[in-house]
Amino acid sequence: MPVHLATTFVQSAPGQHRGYEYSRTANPTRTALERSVAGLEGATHAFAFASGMAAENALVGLLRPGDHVVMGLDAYGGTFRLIADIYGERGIGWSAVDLSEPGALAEALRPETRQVWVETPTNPMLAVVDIAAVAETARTSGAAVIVDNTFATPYLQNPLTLGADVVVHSSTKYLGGHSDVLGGVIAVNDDELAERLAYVQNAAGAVPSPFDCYLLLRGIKTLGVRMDRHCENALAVAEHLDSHPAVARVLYPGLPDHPGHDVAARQMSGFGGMVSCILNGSEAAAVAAVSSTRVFLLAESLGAVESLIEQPATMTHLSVADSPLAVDPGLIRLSVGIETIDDLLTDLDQALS
Ligand code: P1T
Repeated sequence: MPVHLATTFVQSAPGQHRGYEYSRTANPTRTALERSVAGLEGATHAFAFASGMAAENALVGLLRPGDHVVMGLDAYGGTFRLIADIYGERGIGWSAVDLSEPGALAEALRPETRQVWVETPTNPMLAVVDIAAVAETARTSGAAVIVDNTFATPYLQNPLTLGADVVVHSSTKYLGGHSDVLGGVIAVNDDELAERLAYVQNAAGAVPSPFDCYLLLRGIKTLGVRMDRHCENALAVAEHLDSHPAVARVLYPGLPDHPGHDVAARQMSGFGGMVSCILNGSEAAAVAAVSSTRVFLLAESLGAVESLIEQPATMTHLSVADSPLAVDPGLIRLSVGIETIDDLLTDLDQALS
Protein backbone atom coordinates (compact mmCIF):
# COMPACT_ATOMS: atom_id res chain seq x y z
CA MET A 1 0.00 0.00 0.00
CA PRO A 2 1.52 3.35 -0.99
CA VAL A 3 1.93 6.13 1.56
CA HIS A 4 -0.57 8.70 0.27
CA LEU A 5 0.93 11.92 1.57
CA ALA A 6 -1.58 14.25 -0.10
CA THR A 7 -3.60 16.26 2.41
CA THR A 8 -6.18 17.25 -0.21
CA PHE A 9 -7.71 15.68 -3.33
CA VAL A 10 -8.91 17.30 -6.57
CA GLN A 11 -12.70 17.42 -6.90
CA SER A 12 -14.82 16.98 -10.06
CA ALA A 13 -17.10 19.87 -9.15
CA PRO A 14 -17.71 21.86 -5.97
CA GLY A 15 -18.71 19.33 -3.28
CA GLN A 16 -18.27 16.38 -5.67
CA HIS A 17 -15.18 14.46 -4.65
CA ARG A 18 -13.86 11.22 -6.14
CA GLY A 19 -13.74 9.19 -2.93
CA TYR A 20 -11.41 11.40 -0.95
CA GLU A 21 -11.53 15.13 -0.26
CA TYR A 22 -9.32 16.01 2.73
CA SER A 23 -6.97 13.70 4.62
CA ARG A 24 -8.33 14.39 8.12
CA THR A 25 -11.68 13.04 6.91
CA ALA A 26 -10.21 10.04 5.06
CA ASN A 27 -6.96 9.03 3.41
CA PRO A 28 -6.34 5.97 1.18
CA THR A 29 -3.51 4.58 3.35
CA ARG A 30 -5.64 5.04 6.47
CA THR A 31 -8.64 3.41 4.78
CA ALA A 32 -6.47 0.36 3.99
CA LEU A 33 -5.43 0.14 7.65
CA GLU A 34 -9.01 0.54 8.86
CA ARG A 35 -10.25 -2.17 6.48
CA SER A 36 -7.45 -4.45 7.62
CA VAL A 37 -8.25 -4.12 11.34
CA ALA A 38 -12.01 -4.35 10.69
CA GLY A 39 -11.39 -7.60 8.83
CA LEU A 40 -9.19 -9.01 11.58
CA GLU A 41 -11.75 -8.15 14.27
CA GLY A 42 -14.78 -9.37 12.31
CA ALA A 43 -16.10 -5.79 12.30
CA THR A 44 -17.89 -3.85 9.60
CA HIS A 45 -16.20 -0.55 10.49
CA ALA A 46 -12.88 0.53 11.98
CA PHE A 47 -11.45 3.96 12.76
CA ALA A 48 -7.76 4.73 13.18
CA PHE A 49 -6.47 7.33 15.63
CA ALA A 50 -3.14 8.92 16.48
CA SER A 51 -2.71 6.84 19.66
CA GLY A 52 -4.56 4.33 21.78
CA MET A 53 -5.54 7.15 24.14
CA ALA A 54 -6.91 9.23 21.25
CA ALA A 55 -9.10 6.25 20.29
CA GLU A 56 -10.27 5.85 23.89
CA ASN A 57 -10.95 9.58 24.12
CA ALA A 58 -13.24 9.36 21.06
CA LEU A 59 -15.30 6.71 22.89
CA VAL A 60 -15.45 8.34 26.34
CA GLY A 61 -16.22 11.63 24.59
CA LEU A 62 -19.55 10.16 23.45
CA LEU A 63 -20.76 10.37 27.09
CA ARG A 64 -22.75 13.21 28.64
CA PRO A 65 -22.60 14.64 32.17
CA GLY A 66 -24.46 12.31 34.53
CA ASP A 67 -23.50 9.17 32.60
CA HIS A 68 -21.60 6.43 34.43
CA VAL A 69 -18.80 4.08 33.38
CA VAL A 70 -17.68 0.78 34.88
CA MET A 71 -14.04 -0.17 34.37
CA GLY A 72 -11.81 -2.98 35.57
CA LEU A 73 -9.92 -2.71 38.85
CA ASP A 74 -6.59 -2.82 37.04
CA ALA A 75 -7.35 -0.83 33.93
CA TYR A 76 -4.33 0.62 32.13
CA GLY A 77 -3.24 3.74 34.06
CA GLY A 78 -3.95 6.01 31.08
CA THR A 79 -7.49 4.66 30.73
CA PHE A 80 -8.11 5.35 34.41
CA ARG A 81 -6.65 8.86 34.11
CA LEU A 82 -8.83 9.64 31.09
CA ILE A 83 -12.09 8.43 32.63
CA ALA A 84 -11.57 9.40 36.29
CA ASP A 85 -9.54 12.60 36.00
CA ILE A 86 -10.42 14.23 32.69
CA TYR A 87 -14.04 13.10 32.29
CA GLY A 88 -14.66 12.76 36.05
CA GLU A 89 -14.23 16.53 36.31
CA ARG A 90 -16.84 16.97 33.58
CA GLY A 91 -19.54 15.07 35.43
CA ILE A 92 -18.98 11.49 34.24
CA GLY A 93 -19.30 9.00 37.13
CA TRP A 94 -17.18 5.86 37.33
CA SER A 95 -16.75 2.65 39.32
CA ALA A 96 -13.78 0.31 39.21
CA VAL A 97 -14.57 -3.34 39.97
CA ASP A 98 -12.85 -6.69 39.50
CA LEU A 99 -14.51 -7.73 36.24
CA SER A 100 -12.82 -11.14 36.42
CA GLU A 101 -15.16 -11.89 39.37
CA PRO A 102 -18.50 -13.24 38.12
CA GLY A 103 -21.27 -11.06 39.53
CA ALA A 104 -19.10 -7.97 40.14
CA LEU A 105 -20.45 -6.18 37.08
CA ALA A 106 -24.12 -6.76 37.97
CA GLU A 107 -23.57 -5.03 41.33
CA ALA A 108 -21.74 -2.07 39.76
CA LEU A 109 -24.29 -1.35 37.02
CA ARG A 110 -26.52 1.69 37.56
CA PRO A 111 -29.45 2.93 35.47
CA GLU A 112 -27.10 5.64 34.11
CA THR A 113 -24.26 3.23 33.19
CA ARG A 114 -23.50 3.70 29.49
CA GLN A 115 -20.13 2.00 29.00
CA VAL A 116 -18.35 -1.01 30.51
CA TRP A 117 -14.60 -0.91 29.83
CA VAL A 118 -13.01 -4.36 29.78
CA GLU A 119 -9.38 -5.30 29.39
CA THR A 120 -8.57 -8.97 29.03
CA PRO A 121 -5.93 -10.04 29.79
CA THR A 122 -5.59 -6.98 32.02
CA ASN A 123 -2.64 -4.63 32.23
CA PRO A 124 -0.65 -5.34 34.39
CA MET A 125 -2.26 -8.10 36.51
CA LEU A 126 -3.06 -10.37 33.55
CA ALA A 127 -6.48 -11.20 34.98
CA VAL A 128 -8.89 -12.74 32.50
CA VAL A 129 -12.43 -11.41 32.03
CA ASP A 130 -15.17 -13.60 30.54
CA ILE A 131 -16.24 -11.35 27.65
CA ALA A 132 -19.41 -13.32 26.81
CA ALA A 133 -20.57 -13.27 30.45
CA VAL A 134 -19.89 -9.52 30.80
CA ALA A 135 -21.71 -8.83 27.52
CA GLU A 136 -24.74 -10.81 28.68
CA THR A 137 -24.91 -8.94 32.00
CA ALA A 138 -24.41 -5.54 30.36
CA ARG A 139 -27.09 -6.25 27.75
CA THR A 140 -29.77 -6.20 30.47
CA SER A 141 -28.78 -2.60 31.28
CA GLY A 142 -28.22 -1.31 27.77
CA ALA A 143 -24.58 -0.33 28.55
CA ALA A 144 -22.10 -0.78 25.70
CA VAL A 145 -19.28 -3.26 26.33
CA ILE A 146 -15.94 -1.89 25.13
CA VAL A 147 -13.07 -4.38 25.07
CA ASP A 148 -9.50 -3.13 24.97
CA ASN A 149 -7.99 -5.94 22.91
CA THR A 150 -4.43 -4.59 23.00
CA PHE A 151 -2.89 -7.47 24.97
CA ALA A 152 -4.61 -10.30 23.10
CA THR A 153 -4.69 -8.83 19.57
CA PRO A 154 -7.27 -9.99 17.00
CA TYR A 155 -5.00 -12.93 16.23
CA LEU A 156 -5.78 -14.47 19.64
CA GLN A 157 -9.19 -13.02 20.54
CA ASN A 158 -12.18 -11.48 18.75
CA PRO A 159 -14.35 -9.72 21.35
CA LEU A 160 -17.10 -8.72 18.87
CA THR A 161 -17.84 -12.38 18.13
CA LEU A 162 -18.14 -12.93 21.91
CA GLY A 163 -20.82 -10.25 22.27
CA ALA A 164 -18.82 -7.05 22.87
CA ASP A 165 -20.08 -3.89 21.18
CA VAL A 166 -16.76 -2.14 20.61
CA VAL A 167 -13.12 -3.17 20.33
CA VAL A 168 -10.38 -0.66 20.97
CA HIS A 169 -6.64 -1.10 20.45
CA SER A 170 -3.45 0.63 21.26
CA SER A 171 -1.97 -0.32 17.89
CA THR A 172 1.31 1.07 19.26
CA LYS A 173 1.77 -2.42 20.68
CA TYR A 174 1.41 -5.78 18.90
CA LEU A 175 -0.28 -4.49 15.74
CA GLY A 176 2.70 -2.23 15.03
CA GLY A 177 5.06 -4.68 16.67
CA HIS A 178 8.36 -2.79 16.32
CA SER A 179 8.23 0.12 18.83
CA ASP A 180 8.23 2.67 16.04
CA VAL A 181 4.65 3.86 15.64
CA LEU A 182 1.93 5.22 17.95
CA GLY A 183 -1.66 4.45 17.06
CA GLY A 184 -5.13 3.47 18.16
CA VAL A 185 -8.02 1.74 16.40
CA ILE A 186 -11.71 1.30 17.20
CA ALA A 187 -13.71 -1.50 15.55
CA VAL A 188 -17.51 -1.80 15.65
CA ASN A 189 -20.39 -3.50 13.87
CA ASP A 190 -23.15 -1.00 14.62
CA ASP A 191 -23.79 1.39 11.72
CA GLU A 192 -25.19 4.19 13.89
CA LEU A 193 -22.22 4.08 16.29
CA ALA A 194 -19.88 3.94 13.30
CA GLU A 195 -21.44 7.11 11.93
CA ARG A 196 -20.91 8.92 15.24
CA LEU A 197 -17.29 7.71 15.45
CA ALA A 198 -16.57 8.80 11.87
CA TYR A 199 -17.98 12.20 12.79
CA VAL A 200 -15.81 12.46 15.93
CA GLN A 201 -12.70 11.18 14.10
CA ASN A 202 -13.07 13.94 11.51
CA ALA A 203 -14.40 16.69 13.76
CA ALA A 204 -11.85 16.25 16.57
CA GLY A 205 -9.09 15.26 14.14
CA ALA A 206 -6.84 13.00 16.26
CA VAL A 207 -5.90 10.99 13.17
CA PRO A 208 -2.68 9.07 12.42
CA SER A 209 -0.37 10.19 9.61
CA PRO A 210 -0.31 8.18 6.35
CA PHE A 211 3.18 6.97 7.27
CA ASP A 212 1.93 5.74 10.66
CA CYS A 213 -0.81 3.85 8.80
CA TYR A 214 1.75 2.36 6.43
CA LEU A 215 3.92 1.17 9.33
CA LEU A 216 0.89 -0.40 11.01
CA LEU A 217 -0.12 -2.17 7.81
CA ARG A 218 3.41 -3.51 7.50
CA GLY A 219 3.41 -4.64 11.12
CA ILE A 220 0.07 -6.41 10.71
CA LYS A 221 1.50 -8.52 7.88
CA THR A 222 3.61 -10.42 10.43
CA LEU A 223 1.17 -10.29 13.36
CA GLY A 224 0.41 -14.02 13.20
CA VAL A 225 4.00 -15.28 13.15
CA ARG A 226 5.05 -12.77 15.80
CA MET A 227 2.17 -13.72 18.11
CA ASP A 228 2.93 -17.43 17.77
CA ARG A 229 6.50 -16.76 18.93
CA HIS A 230 5.44 -14.28 21.66
CA CYS A 231 3.06 -16.93 23.08
CA GLU A 232 5.67 -19.69 22.91
CA ASN A 233 8.38 -17.58 24.57
CA ALA A 234 6.03 -16.14 27.21
CA LEU A 235 4.90 -19.61 28.29
CA ALA A 236 8.53 -20.73 28.60
CA VAL A 237 9.38 -17.60 30.64
CA ALA A 238 6.32 -18.05 32.88
CA GLU A 239 7.13 -21.71 33.53
CA HIS A 240 10.77 -20.86 34.25
CA LEU A 241 9.87 -18.06 36.69
CA ASP A 242 7.21 -20.24 38.33
CA SER A 243 9.90 -22.57 39.67
CA HIS A 244 12.46 -19.81 40.41
CA PRO A 245 13.36 -19.33 44.10
CA ALA A 246 13.40 -15.51 43.79
CA VAL A 247 9.79 -15.39 42.52
CA ALA A 248 6.78 -15.38 44.84
CA ARG A 249 4.02 -15.52 42.19
CA VAL A 250 3.79 -15.62 38.40
CA LEU A 251 0.76 -14.13 36.65
CA TYR A 252 0.27 -15.69 33.20
CA PRO A 253 -3.08 -17.00 31.89
CA GLY A 254 -1.28 -19.90 30.18
CA LEU A 255 -0.29 -21.47 33.51
CA PRO A 256 -2.91 -24.08 34.46
CA ASP A 257 -3.22 -22.74 38.03
CA HIS A 258 -3.98 -19.17 36.85
CA PRO A 259 -7.55 -18.35 38.03
CA GLY A 260 -8.53 -17.27 34.51
CA HIS A 261 -6.88 -20.16 32.67
CA ASP A 262 -10.11 -21.93 31.69
CA VAL A 263 -11.84 -18.77 30.47
CA ALA A 264 -8.71 -17.75 28.56
CA ALA A 265 -8.47 -21.20 26.96
CA ARG A 266 -12.10 -20.82 25.85
CA GLN A 267 -12.03 -17.28 24.47
CA MET A 268 -8.42 -16.99 23.24
CA SER A 269 -6.49 -19.12 20.78
CA GLY A 270 -3.21 -18.51 22.68
CA PHE A 271 -2.29 -16.89 26.00
CA GLY A 272 -0.31 -13.90 24.76
CA GLY A 273 3.16 -12.49 25.26
CA MET A 274 2.77 -10.65 28.58
CA VAL A 275 3.95 -12.09 31.90
CA SER A 276 3.86 -10.36 35.30
CA CYS A 277 5.35 -11.60 38.55
CA ILE A 278 5.79 -10.63 42.17
CA LEU A 279 9.24 -11.19 43.57
CA ASN A 280 10.21 -12.33 47.04
CA GLY A 281 11.65 -9.20 48.64
CA SER A 282 8.94 -7.13 46.94
CA GLU A 283 9.74 -3.53 45.94
CA ALA A 284 13.53 -3.53 46.44
CA ALA A 285 13.82 -6.84 44.61
CA ALA A 286 11.62 -5.55 41.78
CA VAL A 287 13.74 -2.41 41.32
CA ALA A 288 16.95 -4.46 41.41
CA ALA A 289 15.64 -7.01 38.90
CA VAL A 290 14.33 -4.54 36.29
CA SER A 291 17.60 -2.57 36.60
CA SER A 292 19.82 -5.59 35.94
CA THR A 293 18.43 -7.31 32.85
CA ARG A 294 20.42 -6.87 29.65
CA VAL A 295 18.31 -8.54 26.97
CA PHE A 296 15.00 -7.38 28.52
CA LEU A 297 15.20 -3.59 28.09
CA LEU A 298 13.90 -1.38 30.90
CA ALA A 299 11.17 0.63 29.18
CA GLU A 300 7.45 1.36 29.09
CA SER A 301 5.21 -0.08 26.36
CA LEU A 302 4.90 -3.64 25.14
CA GLY A 303 4.10 -5.85 22.20
CA ALA A 304 7.19 -5.35 20.07
CA VAL A 305 9.71 -7.88 18.82
CA GLU A 306 12.22 -6.92 21.54
CA SER A 307 11.66 -7.95 25.16
CA LEU A 308 10.86 -5.16 27.63
CA ILE A 309 10.70 -5.17 31.43
CA GLU A 310 9.26 -2.58 33.79
CA GLN A 311 7.90 -1.83 37.24
CA PRO A 312 4.29 -0.65 36.64
CA ALA A 313 3.88 1.09 40.05
CA THR A 314 6.54 3.69 39.20
CA MET A 315 6.23 3.64 35.41
CA THR A 316 3.17 2.76 33.29
CA HIS A 317 0.71 2.79 36.20
CA LEU A 318 2.04 5.76 38.19
CA SER A 319 -1.18 7.65 37.42
CA VAL A 320 -3.20 5.17 39.55
CA ALA A 321 -0.83 5.38 42.56
CA ASP A 322 -3.34 7.00 44.93
CA SER A 323 -6.46 5.28 43.63
CA PRO A 324 -8.24 1.96 44.19
CA LEU A 325 -6.31 0.71 41.14
CA ALA A 326 -2.85 1.16 42.76
CA VAL A 327 -0.37 -1.53 41.68
CA ASP A 328 1.87 -3.51 44.09
CA PRO A 329 5.39 -1.98 43.80
CA GLY A 330 6.77 -5.51 44.04
CA LEU A 331 5.16 -6.40 40.69
CA ILE A 332 7.27 -6.50 37.55
CA ARG A 333 5.86 -6.77 34.03
CA LEU A 334 7.58 -8.47 31.13
CA SER A 335 6.71 -8.00 27.48
CA VAL A 336 8.30 -11.16 26.16
CA GLY A 337 9.75 -10.62 22.70
CA ILE A 338 10.64 -12.98 19.91
CA GLU A 339 14.34 -13.48 20.77
CA THR A 340 15.95 -16.88 21.23
CA ILE A 341 14.41 -18.27 24.41
CA ASP A 342 17.76 -19.32 25.93
CA ASP A 343 18.94 -15.69 25.84
CA LEU A 344 15.78 -14.58 27.66
CA LEU A 345 15.96 -17.24 30.39
CA THR A 346 19.70 -16.71 30.95
CA ASP A 347 19.12 -12.97 31.23
CA LEU A 348 16.35 -13.39 33.81
CA ASP A 349 18.46 -15.82 35.84
CA GLN A 350 21.40 -13.42 36.03
CA ALA A 351 19.09 -10.50 36.92
CA LEU A 352 17.36 -12.45 39.68
CA SER A 353 20.53 -13.90 41.17
O1 P1T B 1 0.01 4.47 24.41
P1 P1T B 1 -1.23 4.52 23.56
O2 P1T B 1 -1.04 4.05 22.17
O3 P1T B 1 -1.91 5.84 23.63
O4 P1T B 1 -2.24 3.42 24.17
C1 P1T B 1 -2.77 3.49 25.46
C2 P1T B 1 -3.07 2.10 25.99
C3 P1T B 1 -4.37 1.63 25.91
N1 P1T B 1 -4.70 0.40 26.35
C4 P1T B 1 -3.77 -0.42 26.87
C5 P1T B 1 -4.16 -1.78 27.35
C6 P1T B 1 -2.44 -0.02 26.94
O5 P1T B 1 -1.53 -0.89 27.44
C7 P1T B 1 -2.07 1.28 26.49
C8 P1T B 1 -0.66 1.77 26.56
N2 P1T B 1 0.12 1.07 27.49
C9 P1T B 1 1.43 1.30 27.76
C10 P1T B 1 2.15 2.29 27.21
C11 P1T B 1 2.05 0.36 28.70
O6 P1T B 1 3.29 0.28 28.79
O7 P1T B 1 1.30 -0.35 29.40
